Amino acid sequence: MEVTLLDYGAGNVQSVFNAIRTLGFKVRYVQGPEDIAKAECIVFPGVGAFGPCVDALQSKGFFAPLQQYLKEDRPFFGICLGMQTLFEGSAESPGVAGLGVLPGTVERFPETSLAVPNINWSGVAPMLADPWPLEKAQPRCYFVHSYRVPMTTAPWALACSEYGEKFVCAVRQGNCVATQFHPEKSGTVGLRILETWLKGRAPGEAAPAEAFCPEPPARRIIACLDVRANDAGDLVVTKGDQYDVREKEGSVRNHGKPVSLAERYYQDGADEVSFLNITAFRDMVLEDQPMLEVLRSAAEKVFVPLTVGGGIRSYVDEKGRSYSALDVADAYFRAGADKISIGSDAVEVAKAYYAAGKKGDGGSSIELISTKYGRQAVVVSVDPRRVYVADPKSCAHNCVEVGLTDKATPVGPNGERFAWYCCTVKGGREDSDLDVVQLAQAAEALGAGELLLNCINRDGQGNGYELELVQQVKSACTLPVIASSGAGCPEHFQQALAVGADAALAAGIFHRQEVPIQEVKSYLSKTEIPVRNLNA
Ligand code: 1PR
Repeated sequence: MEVTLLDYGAGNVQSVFNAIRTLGFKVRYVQGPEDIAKAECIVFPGVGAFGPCVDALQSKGFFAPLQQYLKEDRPFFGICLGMQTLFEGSAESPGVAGLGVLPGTVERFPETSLAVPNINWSGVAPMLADPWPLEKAQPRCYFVHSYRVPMTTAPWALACSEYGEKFVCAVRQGNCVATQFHPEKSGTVGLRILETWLKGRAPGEAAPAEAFCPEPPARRIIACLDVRANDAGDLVVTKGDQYDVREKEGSVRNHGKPVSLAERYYQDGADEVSFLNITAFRDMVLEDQPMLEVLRSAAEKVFVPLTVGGGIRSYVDEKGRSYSALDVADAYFRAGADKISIGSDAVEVAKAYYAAGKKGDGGSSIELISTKYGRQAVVVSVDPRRVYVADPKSCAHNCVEVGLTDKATPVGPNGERFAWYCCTVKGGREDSDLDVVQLAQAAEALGAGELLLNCINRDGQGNGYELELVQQVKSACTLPVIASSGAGCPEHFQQALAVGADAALAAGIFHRQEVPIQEVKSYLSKTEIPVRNLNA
């Protein structure tokens, strides 16, 4: 069977393509409206915002043929926004009509203390006695979304999940199946769902299941690969101490090849893998073909979310050609990234936001990329350095009291008990006058979907995360926060998650094989922090 992939420019198209091809099926892209009418089966991977997605379907001439295809009850699998567009509309884009195959509108998660977007591996509980193509005891899958289909027991509601409240996370009506979660990024569990659907069978009757209690969202454990060229010009995974990645004698530390390590971490149960191209701030990223090749190869083998950062900004090449940050992000998404992460440029963008009286101009990297690919695809990577302060009242920045949550945190060189976190750029080489709270709030206002919270003081030290920093940022914004820098043992992950981090990332201890990912997860399970079970 040949699968027709509806590519309207969404960020996860490459990931869906890779997943289907890995399962042994042929895939072709929709080139024009006539391909929809001819398709044997259609997969519609959607991410981003509802309105721009419908606009893209309309302007490419796909909307009416797709409606007709669905009316004829031919095989269809929608993913994420590909599920939401089946409804009549969405609160995300009032007045924009969806495909209208299913009744009702998609709503935003209500304002609660929960971080939005919901970026989690969450339980999926079938609501129908015959849950095809899901499993009766369906393990957790990967979700990333800010809008959801309100809970209902309508006969098309196939499964529900929970994030503060229950919501519908999979639908089935005749031969039309769709999921809010991303099967292409849900590891072997997700591949199994896609394979079951691709092999096809007539769905059973829509008799309700007995009970549906989804497992709670799992906290994510992320493996990070700092990548750069060594002195011989080969791309290697490196790892610094407080951002210094060179051995004493001067060579760049080498922990191995990026693709093999990414694959190893996927097999070991990492819930996400991040690549940071750490010297990209001085390169012309679009000419960095080896890095794009790394991403392409990794995306063919790693079926959990891949984030890539480094050099996402506008620049002018040697021939005087201009490239926007969106051009760079486009190349990363086409190579298989699911999210991009912006470091140095986010600081510049935030500075401009405050200079303009807390307004964006629509043309910044954060705004351009989140408008096209959706907020959930934009991570802001923060590289803060601790600056000690004797008296927070005499400091213009947002301060914390150090040593409150982590007794090992040293007080300042002159006995200072307070600090603010200065956002640096170019891999910690330059300071800015922006503190982390200012950066987090500007990033949230401009459309970022998540924060990667590093800490230069902690990086590579193995003495735990900077807990004060995590607490401060969590209380200043509603974005999901990934704690990073300083993990040395499983207990450190627990501490970061206990003070509110939504996910915890580590590099050195995984590269040096000091602590396996599964050991971290076993420890967290024992402390009743839910984690994704690899063997589910
Ligand atoms: O500024 O948009 O070009 O992005 C550059 C990216 O590269 C940023 O995300 C920045 O954090 C990262 N980066 C730049 N220089 C370095 C360096 O190490 N010299 N790495 C660097 C940042 C921090 C984490 C590290 C954690 C966990 N490294 O990536 O993996 O601290 O480490 P640990 O568990 O071993 O403590 P732009």
